Amino acid sequence: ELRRAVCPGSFDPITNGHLDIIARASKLYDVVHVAVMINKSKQGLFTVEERIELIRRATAEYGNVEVESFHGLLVDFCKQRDIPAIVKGLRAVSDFDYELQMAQMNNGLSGVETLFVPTNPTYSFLSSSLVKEVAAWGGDVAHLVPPFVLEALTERLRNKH
Ligand code: COD
Repeated sequence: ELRRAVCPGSFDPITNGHLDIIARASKLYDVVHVAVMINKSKQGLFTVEERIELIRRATAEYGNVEVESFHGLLVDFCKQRDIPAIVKGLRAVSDFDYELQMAQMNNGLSGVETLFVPTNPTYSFLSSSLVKEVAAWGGDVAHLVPPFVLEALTERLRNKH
């Protein structure tokens, strides 16, 4: 029986911070599912299909990562695929309150466990929204995302303005 975990998120777009967590999870589990959770009330910079494509490219080298989108509750994604564990990165205490609430809610709903991995300090300040904001104003984010994500960002922001 394969041991599975899920790394869920919006990934709009994927950053080196996300990748650090996914890479570490991929060493601990046989299969890591990356779930791009669809939030209809949040308009992203990238479509869900674009995000999936960027994540697939970024995680191809790990060899045991499966990427898909999901519309619904994370616990239902887990139930449908027999996934007992959610792996999340914790950046700072500011993440903790909300992550703890979600972990407790998800455990109460279905018994799924959440495991927290401390963020690599290199990326403790990093989020998709800050990357988008800095890139939109012409700041350099080349060290924070994979090269093809940087390309996609530059292209998307150029067309937007
Ligand atoms: N370093 C380490 N980890 C990081 C970093 C970083 N720099 N940046 C992000 N992460 C990790 C965090 O663990 C984060 O949780 C995850 O990556 C995803 O980050 P984002 O920003 O892409 O995604 P979020 O925070 O918008 O994701 C929230 C979810 C989509 C996971 C959540 O809303 C959810 O589960 N939604 C589904 C509906 C549902 O089940 N709701 C009930 C929840 S109780």
